[in-house]
Amino acid sequence: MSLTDLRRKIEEKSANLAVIGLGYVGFPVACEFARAGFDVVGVDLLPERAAKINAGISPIEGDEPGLQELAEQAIATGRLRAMLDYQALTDRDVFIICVETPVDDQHIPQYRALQAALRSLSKVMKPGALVIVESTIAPRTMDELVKPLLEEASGRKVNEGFTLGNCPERVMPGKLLANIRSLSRVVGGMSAETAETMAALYRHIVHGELDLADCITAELVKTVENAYRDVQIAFANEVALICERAGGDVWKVRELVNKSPGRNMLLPGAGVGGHCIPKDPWLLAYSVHGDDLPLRVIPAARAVNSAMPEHMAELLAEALGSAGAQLKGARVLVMGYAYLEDSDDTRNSPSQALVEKLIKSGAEVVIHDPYVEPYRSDLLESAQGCDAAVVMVRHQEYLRLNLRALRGALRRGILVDGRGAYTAERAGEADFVYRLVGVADHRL
Ligand code: SAJ
Repeated sequence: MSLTDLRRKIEEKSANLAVIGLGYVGFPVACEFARAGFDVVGVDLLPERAAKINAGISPIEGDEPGLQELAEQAIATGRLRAMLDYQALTDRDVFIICVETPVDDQHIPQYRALQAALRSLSKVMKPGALVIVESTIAPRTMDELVKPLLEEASGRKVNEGFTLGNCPERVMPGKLLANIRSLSRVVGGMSAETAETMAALYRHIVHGELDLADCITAELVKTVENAYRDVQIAFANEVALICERAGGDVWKVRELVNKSPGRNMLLPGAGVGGHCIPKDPWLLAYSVHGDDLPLRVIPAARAVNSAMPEHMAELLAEALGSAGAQLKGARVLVMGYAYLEDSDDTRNSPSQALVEKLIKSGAEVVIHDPYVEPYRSDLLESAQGCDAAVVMVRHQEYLRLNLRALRGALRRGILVDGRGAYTAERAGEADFVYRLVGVADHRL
């Protein structure tokens, strides 16, 4: 099959697709292409996940508007089916790879899932198939790992026996379908014709702009956009630390700084969690790990953001000290375990780091989170007998909280605020010893 043939089949929707990896990236994509009228086979490692999908049930946790209905429709029309192996993929025109690409604790990318998927699909891939990697990868990975692995495992050459591209996703938990449909995407091809063919495919589900590029550009854009956000947040956090010592209030400083044209200082806080911001800077850095280019800004930003949970423990220890107590033996309520407000996603949550630090310091920890299963208790009940509360996530429930009721439940009135959830006035009226990240004591 030539690229021209494939392009025609895509445009008339007779091309058939395989989506490898049916998680929060792959499953919505598979459903969207099924809804657009394509025949889609999904492949996943987990039998229970494949069974759930074939029963018309979305396997994605959390509130994802429209996804469950889409799952039912995709299965009911027969356009989507989930499988556990690649045997049925010999007729597939397009393979879309959406497997995890984590980094280890040395910040080295772990491509086992990606390599396994590439090897397996190489064995069944028909001549002329198009392979698209959506997973986030370090720049240069398409050229130095994906292309050679496919060529070696299939015995064919790229742009001759198959075509290849990279189309990074911009999904966000809670808005999976909205983002796929509305956000622009970089469509990186190993050839210009491949990028155009990929765009013809994605145009069926993406209403945002499709920016044609080569693969290195697509890899760089994805990792840079998240590394950029990490650096922006780290700047806000470092200014918060300066304000605490210099006698300022970072929240006021940020508001006035952002009145200056072209400034957009982000929010300081208790740390940076999630599935992509803590990881993608390391993928970007890895792209030059073999070169003589010592990176300073990107690793430093990671260090600043990763240290914020520890800083919350320092603020707490100081507040306890002012009440004649210490972390050792204190009973501490950690408010919020998800990494993001009004989410149940706990991946890389700063709260995990804080809890470990508090336990290591000899404190007893009570965790509350209205969205995260094991911690969905009644907040005031959880607060009973605690010496202090630390706000780690701006869940709506906390913003609406009656602070006097919280004060009444606590043994000592210590409140450490890592997200600007409250103000010194509100906390003072409820008779709290209050510490807000980024604000010097005397201003509270
Ligand atoms: N955070 C701050 N200060 C800020 C913004 C975020 O401390 O000003 C913290 C959050 O509390 C959280 C972490 O950083 O712990 C990440 O928050 P996020 O708002 O970046 O949310 P994510 O992790 O879901 O990031 C996603 C990314 N989207 C994709 O990768 C497709 C990111 O590129 C988006 O910019 C971000 O959503 C967004 O704009 O919401």
